Amino acid sequence: MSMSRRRLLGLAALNSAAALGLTTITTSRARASAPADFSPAVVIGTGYGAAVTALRLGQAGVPTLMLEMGQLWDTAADDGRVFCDMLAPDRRSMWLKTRTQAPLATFLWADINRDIERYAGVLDRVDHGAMSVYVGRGVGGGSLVNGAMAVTPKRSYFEEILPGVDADEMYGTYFPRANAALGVNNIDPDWFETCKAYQYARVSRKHAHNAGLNTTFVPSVYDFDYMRREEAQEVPRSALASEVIYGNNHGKGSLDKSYLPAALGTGNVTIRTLHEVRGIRRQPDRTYVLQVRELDTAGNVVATREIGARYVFLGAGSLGSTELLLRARDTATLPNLGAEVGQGWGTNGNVMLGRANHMWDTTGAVQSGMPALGIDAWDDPAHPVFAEIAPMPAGTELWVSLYLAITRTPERAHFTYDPAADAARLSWTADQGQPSIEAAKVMFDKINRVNATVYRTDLFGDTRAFEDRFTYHPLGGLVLGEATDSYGRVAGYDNLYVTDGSLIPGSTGVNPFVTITALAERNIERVLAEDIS
Ligand code: FAE
Repeated sequence: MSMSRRRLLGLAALNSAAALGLTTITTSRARASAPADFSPAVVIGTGYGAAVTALRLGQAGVPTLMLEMGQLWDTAADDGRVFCDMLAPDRRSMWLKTRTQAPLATFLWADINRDIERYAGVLDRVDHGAMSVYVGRGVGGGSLVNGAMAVTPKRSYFEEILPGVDADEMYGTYFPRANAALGVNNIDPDWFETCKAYQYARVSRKHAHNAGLNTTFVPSVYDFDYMRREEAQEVPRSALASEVIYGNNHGKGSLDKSYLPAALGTGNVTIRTLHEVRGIRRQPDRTYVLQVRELDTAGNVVATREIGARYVFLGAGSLGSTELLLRARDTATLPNLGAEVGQGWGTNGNVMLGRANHMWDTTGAVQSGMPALGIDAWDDPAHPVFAEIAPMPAGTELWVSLYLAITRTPERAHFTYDPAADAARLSWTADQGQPSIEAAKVMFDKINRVNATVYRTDLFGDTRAFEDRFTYHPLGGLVLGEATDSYGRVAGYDNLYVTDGSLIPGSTGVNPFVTITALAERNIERVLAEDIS
């Protein structure tokens, strides 16, 4: 069967599971061969690393079960939409919260968050004291909520952060493979110049160029042809209708449109939703047993069960996978795990900030929720910064330029296991954001000076200009070559693997999902060749 026909089969399985409200998503072939509580391979999570791994296992004929704590996002609610937008968030917006927790908390110091019904929504914010981490919850993980920016890191920096990985192979084979499978596309530069919804990006570009800085287009998994038709009013709007961070109803090539239907289409992959893995232990026969909680959409535990597996792949994201192994080490269900588990975590140097523009520099009432441009000063020897020009899609003119800066910072944190809470705790302290703020400040002080503009100090709940208390890019905790070997095999245990952002030591210098995807492609190829019979 051809790849595209398999993918269609997988899409059909996703659609029919959603329509029937099922928590098990599978094609009939996989259903026939899957015993309920044992699977030769289990993949925890359905984000980037997990999706790559499941597809390649499925293609190799390995029956594979994916366990995802979030929901399948494929069924329209009463308003006819799967996801809600940023301007009118409802219970679909956030994971088991009673109030939204938008990263941009205030405007003119007025709280823009709203009360919502507690529900298994799509965006989670996990608070770890001085650091809050935003993550996606659902079939597709972060791909459901993210800004779709698909950036391949600079080779010199990649070589620096992961010196044990063959960069020739990555840039020759695995980055191209990842970009192709993710469906990465580029904006037509001529259209960019005319598209009203990118006025905000053009204004920021002008200000950056006035300061002598370079800008660069950012590849995306949002379909720019679809966006062009949105602008022409030919199709329902998504990026142009303030849809970002709480999901996109159209246009975005999230993993449930790319890797995951392809994986299901192999006939060997099954996804169970609202299944949260809590524990891992090893049996005398060297197979693994996972403790799993089944949740309802209000977050109640409706059942607990054990699922056995011969091969276990951790793809629960930097926070999720690290917590699982920390708990397993410190409660002695996997006592041979080493001291490297929980180390090397970073924020990718994230800092958010806004600038106030002059009256004549309008940024537009309709702003594309999907960024297309970045300010690239990564080669600055003293203060490397890659700043994405972010939208503020409020539906009205605000004269604000917003940015998410990725900075190069030496600051790292580690996780410890808190037995009382049965949870991981992050050691990050408030002062650790300072090097990132300083780097961003150098870039944006210069932009402000040259353009006679100022920072906005009303956006982050108090009067700060730089928001360094959250990250969209959690990385590390189970670093490649430290907590694992150089292919993600967990040190101390065979047949146990890490596939996600926890492998990357705290920084990629760009938005991370292409790196996570490419690394997972590289690792699973080796594991399939050497470990799986
Ligand atoms: P991830 O995608 O986080 O997937 C982990 C999955 O595992 C999730 O579905 C979880 O629900 C699930 N899970 C966790 N714990 C468990 C458990 N115990 N049992 C069962 N399931 C579990 O992992 N990156 C870019 O490159 N470009 C962007 O434009 C961009 N924008 C972003 C915007 C926002 C608002 C956010 C939050 C992130 C953004 N990111 C962006 C980051 C990107 O989405 C993130 O690096 C990847 O999603 C991480 O991929 P992983 O495979 O590590």
